[in-house]
Amino acid sequence: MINERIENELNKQITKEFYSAYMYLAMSTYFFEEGLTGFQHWLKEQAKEECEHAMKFINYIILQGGKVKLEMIETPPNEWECHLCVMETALEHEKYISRSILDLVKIAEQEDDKATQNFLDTFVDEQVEEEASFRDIIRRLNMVGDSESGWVLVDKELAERG
Ligand code: OFO
Repeated sequence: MINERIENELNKQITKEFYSAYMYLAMSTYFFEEGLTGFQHWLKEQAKEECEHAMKFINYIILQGGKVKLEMIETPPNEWECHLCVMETALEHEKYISRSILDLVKIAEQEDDKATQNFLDTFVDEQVEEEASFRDIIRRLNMVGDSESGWVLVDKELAERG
């Protein structure tokens, strides 16, 4: 069983996860329009992963006898000044999500809710990986700079995400 405070906070996180999915879908669409289909694919897969994160929160609330309350999802940005800016925005967003998960852990500690702390553990680990993935792509893009062939190469690599 989870208390009301935990239930509310977990519900807020569901909205954040779906917003993440929506934003990555907007980014994927941007790259589709720009002809970078590897980036399009990679970000579409990322959007799917975010929906899975949201579903994990939904399942956990139900499992704990709580009530799921889906809220409105904000409009994501649909324009970016440059291709690299898209990935930088994504990294900043992941840092925000990491802080949000760590805040949730703190709240679960305050409420002495061990089960929720355990549930959140996988998300703490997941966030380390998510930030690292975006940081790695940005690092590679900074290395290729304005080189079109470099971008094509990174695009090809991103197309391989399973
Ligand atoms: Fe990107 O990890 Fe969920 O939001």
